[in-house]
Amino acid sequence: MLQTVTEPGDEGATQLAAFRFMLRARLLDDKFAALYRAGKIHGGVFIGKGQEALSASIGVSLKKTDVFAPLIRDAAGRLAFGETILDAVRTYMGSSLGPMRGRDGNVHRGKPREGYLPMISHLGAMISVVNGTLFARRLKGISGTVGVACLGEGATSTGACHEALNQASVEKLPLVLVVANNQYAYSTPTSRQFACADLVDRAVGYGAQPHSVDGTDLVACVETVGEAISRARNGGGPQLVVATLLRLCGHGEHDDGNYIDPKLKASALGRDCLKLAEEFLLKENLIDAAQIAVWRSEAIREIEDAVAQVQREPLPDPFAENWTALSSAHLREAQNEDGH
Ligand SMILES: Cc1ncc(C[n+]2csc(CCOP(=O)(O)OP(=O)(O)O)c2C)c(N)n1
Repeated sequence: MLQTVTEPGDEGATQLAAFRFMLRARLLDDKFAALYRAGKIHGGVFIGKGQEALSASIGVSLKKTDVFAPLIRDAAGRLAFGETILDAVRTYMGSSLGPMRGRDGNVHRGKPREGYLPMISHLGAMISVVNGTLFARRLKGISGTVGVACLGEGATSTGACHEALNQASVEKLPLVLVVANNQYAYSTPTSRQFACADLVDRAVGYGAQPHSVDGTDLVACVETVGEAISRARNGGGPQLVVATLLRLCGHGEHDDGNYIDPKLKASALGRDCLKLAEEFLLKENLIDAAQIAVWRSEAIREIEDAVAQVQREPLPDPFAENWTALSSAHLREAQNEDGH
């Protein structure tokens, strides 16, 4: 597992760490897309192309004791929060040795004991789960932790989002809601999704702190997300971060995204955050091309090794499976020796 570099004040190191997770996530997503096309993955594949800067910024800003509820486009944040490539591959390929033991696929993976919450597909549903986790910690007397819930702009239209954001604000929970406004919810454009000038304007109505950021810009994402997380950690209550960017792929790999407006693709929103981050880090002499090539080939090797290993691992056996909910104490991941 890679170590996150988060020495306070060392922006360059944090940007570099975030870039490395972005790169690893892009390569991992590319591999999942290729496996899907080869018929090696059952169910959907959902990738985060164009959203890696925002997602990695969350992962590098969180501590391992925090709570993270990523969404479908958060491979970078997941890796930065500590997920291994092997666990991601095991879940996508249905290995019974994965964290979900082959019972949940693709993006439905996590380790609740480690504050890494497996996502529920129903849009907006994860925010109240984060609220509950934060509230439970408060009742236990645990302070100083933060919970991040990720969301798309489409999900902000749900009642679940409204209720949870209102609840977090009333309870002054250390919730950071990070909305990736990637311009489309499936094929629905923002003009059919909301009528306010900017989603971030909604923060004031709830009593949450607003933050806007250019989601294509790694430096801005690291700074803004880091600031929002630190405010929540220091008692500032709920924070709403709205990042503006463009989804550079279809909704899932079954969707070619042919409805995406070519003018948006050609605009500043359509720039590839990974390319921009690489150009920036090279220009600032924070890294050289040879080191990036090493990181790239290391990640490719790790991904290929994980796929080769998982292809030899057992699939779940429906006849031998204990169908009790995975949340049951004796089936949870990272079970202690004594079963508790
Ligand atoms: C309550 C609910 N309604 C509909 C769906 C089906 N659905 C899954 S993803 C999606 C679009 C999500 O768009 P957005 O929230 O903008 O996130 P993005 O996919 O753009 O990252 C829809 C409609 C769902 N999962 N839950």
